[in-house]
Amino acid sequence: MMNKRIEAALNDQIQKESSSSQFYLAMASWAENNGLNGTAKFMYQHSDEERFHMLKLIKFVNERGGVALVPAVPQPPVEFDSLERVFELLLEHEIVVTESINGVVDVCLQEKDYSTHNFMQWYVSEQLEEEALARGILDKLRLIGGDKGGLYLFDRDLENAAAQATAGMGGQPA
Ligand code: OFO
Repeated sequence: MMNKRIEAALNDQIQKESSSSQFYLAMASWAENNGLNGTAKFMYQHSDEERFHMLKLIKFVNERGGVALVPAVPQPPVEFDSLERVFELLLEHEIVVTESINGVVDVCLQEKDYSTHNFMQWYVSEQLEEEALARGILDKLRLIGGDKGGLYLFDRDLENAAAQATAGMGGQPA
């Protein structure tokens, strides 16, 4: 049987990864409808990665004698004010997810559950990468400002980044 506090913390994290996946899917769809095809590809891929984060947790909980709860997902936004706003929201969201992951790690230490603690380290380093990526993208966007040519190149860069991540499987473990 899995420790009940650990099970609850992991189920809460499953919910967060699932809502991240839906949130980025909404961003992908918005970008696609606004002629930002590179951004859309990047966001569709990011949404898939979050779904993978959720699945990895579901399997872990079930394999360790807990019961994973498949969460209901709230409706994400349909409209976004601007591309810059999209990436601000992404960064804000990732910061919340990082705090939540740190919270799970904390519960692991309190409950002396070192194997779940070890499992969660993959998420800890993934969050470092994701926050750094979102910050880097936001910096670029702020530099570009309203320049249309710059925006075109930015969108193309994201398309290339998405293609490269697909080729290298974007940090997803086997
Ligand atoms: Fe980007 O959050 Fe998952 O872990």
